[in-house]
Amino acid sequence: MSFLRKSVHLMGAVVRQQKHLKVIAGTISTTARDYSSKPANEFGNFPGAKAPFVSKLNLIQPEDYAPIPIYRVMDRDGYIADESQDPQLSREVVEKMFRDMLLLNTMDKILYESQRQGRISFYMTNFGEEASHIGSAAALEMRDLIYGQYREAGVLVWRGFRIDQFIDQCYGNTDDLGRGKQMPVHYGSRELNFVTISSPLSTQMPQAVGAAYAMKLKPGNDACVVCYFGEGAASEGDAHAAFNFAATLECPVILFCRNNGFAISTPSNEQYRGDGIAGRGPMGYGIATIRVDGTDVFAVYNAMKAAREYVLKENKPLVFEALAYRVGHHSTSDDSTAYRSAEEIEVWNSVEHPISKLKRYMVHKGWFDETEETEFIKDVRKKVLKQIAASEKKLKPNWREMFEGVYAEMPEHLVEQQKELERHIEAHKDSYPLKNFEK
Ligand SMILES: Cc1ncc(C[n+]2csc(CCOP(=O)(O)OP(=O)(O)O)c2C)c(N)n1
Ligand SMILES: [Mg+2]
Repeated sequence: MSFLRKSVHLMGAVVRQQKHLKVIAGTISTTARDYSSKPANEFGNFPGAKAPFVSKLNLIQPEDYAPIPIYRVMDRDGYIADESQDPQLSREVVEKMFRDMLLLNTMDKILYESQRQGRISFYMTNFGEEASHIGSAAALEMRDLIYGQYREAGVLVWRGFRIDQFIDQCYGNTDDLGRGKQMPVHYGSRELNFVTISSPLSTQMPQAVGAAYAMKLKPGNDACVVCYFGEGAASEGDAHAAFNFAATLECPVILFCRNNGFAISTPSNEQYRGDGIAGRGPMGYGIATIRVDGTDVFAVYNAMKAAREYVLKENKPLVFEALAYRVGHHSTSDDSTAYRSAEEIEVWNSVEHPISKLKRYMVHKGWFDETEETEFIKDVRKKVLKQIAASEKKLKPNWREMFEGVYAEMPEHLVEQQKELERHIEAHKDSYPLKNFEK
């Protein structure tokens, strides 16, 4: 069986299992196929919903539904339980996955420290979620358009965003593609089909759905949109708008939830009471859904391949929930030991860590070389440190530019504000580090 057929088979199995779960209190099966076989008088044909009538009152409890199962390929020891699910990736691809995960992890450690030293203003790490990024990005095509939240730097690593581009952005210097207009880690790259990240949560979600709708209208479309968001962001109103528009307009978008258990200090059990974000997909919004172990790079990869094929073939959305754990603090403005135990973090940072799992898989395959790993990390460290020194020295863009880049022609009120700032800076030249800015 080809890999894709296997994956579709997998999705079918999940959907079938779901249908069984929908039998409530052993009475009524709610599958669409069953409806058509019922006589008309036993069947409610309302415009808002079509379902069988029953004479027994059912108060449906959340517990009546079993949770959506978590698709996993590799266990924590790096063994593949069902060989038919091994994506059979070449050594070259697996090594790229491993190196990209290591690069991200190493760069994160140094940039996090550089913020603590006051070199950059802010930083967010990706620890514990490396497999969700790399596994999903590897299953996509470059023409697929990405909308990120802020904790998906690995997707950019996979696509070829360079160390100097990451670090120049964090320094907001003249080589930053965003020209210093954003906080650190708010990357964007037109070349890599990655829409610039914005800080207000969930704004990317309706935008992504709109972009997918536009793609669908293009004749011969062969690209999809992937929208990454956190389980916390899924509580925003914009998330509902996105899910519902995606479902009703049938847009080829993968709504990729990184469920890492926390929204800053709010744990997911204070965020929702349903079955995660996957639980909202099939019944809540009528959207096909996949739930995977986000610490297993192969599970994410297989599921994402199947998801991409589904959204393009059916021209419909798909909810993708990758379960993982945010190993690092939320950002440099957070100390997560104030709301969770060091022991809990340690489990996810060792045996459950996605990099350790992939490493064990490579060991079994005879593809792992400890010296090579050490050398690779050393080399990345050297490159990152060298780049920090270089990025630090570069000038910031001309401060006048902060008013530019939104409108093709600057509106009157912005022209006025720019002039006002010019007068202000002229009057207080000595109070500003003007030598650090382009003239
Ligand atoms: C509209 C809005 N509200 C609040 C915030 C502050 N904020 C930034 S990140 C965050 C938590 C988001 O958690 P989640 O979506 O789970 O992503 P994670 O940080 O876990 O990756 C909050 C509340 C914001 N940026 N925008
Ligand atoms: Mg979260």
